[in-house]
Amino acid sequence: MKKIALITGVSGQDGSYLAEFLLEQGYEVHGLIRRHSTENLDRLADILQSPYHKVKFFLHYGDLTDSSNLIRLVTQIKPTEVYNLAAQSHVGISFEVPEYTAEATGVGTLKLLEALRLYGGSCRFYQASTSELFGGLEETAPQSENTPFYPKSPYGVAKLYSYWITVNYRESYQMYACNGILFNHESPRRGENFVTRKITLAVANIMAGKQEKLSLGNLNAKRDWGYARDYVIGMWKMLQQDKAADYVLATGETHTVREFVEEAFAHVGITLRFEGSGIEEKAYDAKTGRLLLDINPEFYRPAEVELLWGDASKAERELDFKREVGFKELVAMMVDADMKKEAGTK
Ligand code: NAP
Ligand code: F7E
Repeated sequence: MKKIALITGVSGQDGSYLAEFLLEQGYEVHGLIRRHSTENLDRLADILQSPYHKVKFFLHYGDLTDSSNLIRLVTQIKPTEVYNLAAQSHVGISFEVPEYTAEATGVGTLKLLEALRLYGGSCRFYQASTSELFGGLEETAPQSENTPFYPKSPYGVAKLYSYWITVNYRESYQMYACNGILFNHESPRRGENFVTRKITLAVANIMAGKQEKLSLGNLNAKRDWGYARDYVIGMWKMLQQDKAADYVLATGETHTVREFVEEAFAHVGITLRFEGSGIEEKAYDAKTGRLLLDINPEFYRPAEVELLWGDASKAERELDFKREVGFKELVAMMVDADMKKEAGTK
């Protein structure tokens, strides 16, 4: 049977890696993109310049908030697998745009599932669920498929709706529908306002003399950071099983934001000396005394998820889920990519 994938959020970090991976597996890949006043398809540049473009890879305008568009696309494309990666995915910004986040990140999933149900073909469905569902209660860590949910942001609450509507469509209509409960995963393609990329970009800019210092919010938050490309393979594996189920993907390691900053600067030969605490905390170059990091409360969130630490043993056992890239390698990869980009702009 011809394998035809539809990816919503194809222009995002995960969507671009997943599209590349599925094309390598021989899929015909269709991606949903939104109209922007300036095109934002940078992450898809390699595919768009490859022989796949318009032969095996197709882009369609649409939006998760537009159900008639979704019905039309699903009926036209006749996908065998749908990966719902589209979302207003920034936790901090979800406090600024809670209603839109609910519409796109929450109800958008229902609109897509309804489009698939009305279409009636036998199509497998992946929902991009998240460790933000857990809310990071210390006593529940490490978090697995059995850990209770307690979302702490409009984003988390919207994703909770998507999680349960996916389970509900699986149980009500016997759809093959899975939730991938993914812990943070990063890459050189990570959006620039997520903390890891903000840090690695700042390191590159500071080294190039284009930025004075880095300003962050909560340095104590702990995250389980993996590599995005490893995780999209996990997504695909979830749709290749005999029976649909929900899986956690994580590294099983957790690090503070402070550790990520230390590691990123260490990679370019700078040892940081931290002083003070709370909003008074600062970090200096231990050799020169230059101020490199301070705290700006603007980046604090009204409610914070303090600890994410995942247990992916079910995925390791049932999907043979593997991580090729560890924490130090991930930081090094992201810093190197930003340094290289920076050098290319001179
Ligand atoms: P991302 O880089 O922010 O990409 C989000 C994508 O969704 C972009 O392509 C964006 O399009 C699209 N989008 C946003 N609103 C839309 C709408 N209303 N209609 C159609 N498309 C829309 O996110 P990511 O890091 O790749 O994450 C992929 C998915 O996994 C998201 O659902 C995210 O919430 C979830 N997730 C991510 C992580 C992680 O650590 N990365 C962990 C767990 C779950 P534009 O390019 O037009 O903005
Ligand atoms: O924040 C802290 C911030 O925005 C990580 C999304 O992909 O993963 C991501 O959500 C931590 C938080 O990611 C800054 O308070 C400190 O504790 O990189 P982030 P996130 O909120 O964990 C989950 C799994 C998803 O599902 C989401 O889609 O870092 N932090 N200072 C900061 N965060 C940001 N963004 N900017 C700062 O200046």
